[in-house]
Amino acid sequence: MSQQITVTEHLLLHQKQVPMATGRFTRLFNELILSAKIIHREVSKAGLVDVLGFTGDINVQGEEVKKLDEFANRVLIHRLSRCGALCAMASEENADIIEIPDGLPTGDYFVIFDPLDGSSNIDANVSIGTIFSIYRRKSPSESRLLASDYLQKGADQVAAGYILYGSSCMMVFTTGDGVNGFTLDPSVGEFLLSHPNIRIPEQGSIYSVNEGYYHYWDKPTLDVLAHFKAASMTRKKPYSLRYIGSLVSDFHRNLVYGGIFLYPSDNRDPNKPGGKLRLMCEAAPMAFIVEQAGGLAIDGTRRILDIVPEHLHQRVPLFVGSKLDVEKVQEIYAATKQA
Ligand code: AFP
Repeated sequence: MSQQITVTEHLLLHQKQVPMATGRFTRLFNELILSAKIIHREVSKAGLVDVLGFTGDINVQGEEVKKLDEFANRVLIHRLSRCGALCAMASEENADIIEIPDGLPTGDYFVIFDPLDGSSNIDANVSIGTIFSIYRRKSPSESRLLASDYLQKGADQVAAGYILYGSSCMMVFTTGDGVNGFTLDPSVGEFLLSHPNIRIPEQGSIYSVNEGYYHYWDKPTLDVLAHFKAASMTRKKPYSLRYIGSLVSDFHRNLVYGGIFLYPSDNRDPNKPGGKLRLMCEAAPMAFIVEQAGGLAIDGTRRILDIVPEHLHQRVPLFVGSKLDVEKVQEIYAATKQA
């Protein structure tokens, strides 16, 4: 019965096929799982105890920090520091690399995470998520960590995934061998395999975008939107618009039903020409997952997984989802460039 397989069992089964595997990766995952359970426990208490609202701080992105954001960040940093598998980590909430404290064992993996994505929705009880992305350092373990060890293109990810704190709590991830989803069974306290080998439909019927920014978009982007809103000979009705404003939720729905999530660049803020989403802790992990599920992710013209980050908090436009829908976006942008 596939439902009875835990994440650890799943990893161990696959690890057997990797002769170099030392078990450290599984330890890293175990700490991610424990962090997810702790964060889930707090998220589900929101409203009952004083975990809602702002801390009063401003994070590296210039956004107000929510209490649950800060809590999730602390849990992940604390737990992951102790797994013995990491050379360093980074968080959406911290400006710089987070080093492993002296005296704790280290390893060759680097993790970057967004502790609680979609947190502006917390107070309204909307589903939010944790996103993680794992790389292996390139320089030798004993040498000083270089920027090239963590500023790697998404295609070099060893694993990526998210935890969705929704109507149930789910962990969806890939280690480059397909995508699997595990649902937390509260009666046993374990994430159990519930969605083996997830495949995104080749074409969807949903588009997800913040259309409030319509007047800030350029002509090619308006053409892209016009495509999804139009009925055509091949598709008798327009796509449905579904937008939560919480990437993990929007992405997960489209992964299951088929569709496309769009966060194009806009001219709202000259300091953010690449849109809002972060390449390393949002776009690249989602791109790895979607490609492993048969979909695509681009920034309009380039494959997200081919982009080498210049810094940890780089932003990038994102079009991610069903293969044919993303190809259509690419075709429209390419046509406008040529014209
Ligand atoms: P918050 O974590 O501040 O809620 O931002 C969430 C997010 O990064 C991503 O999850 C959403 O897809 C996107 O922002 C929504 O942005 P808009 O509010 O600009 O549509």
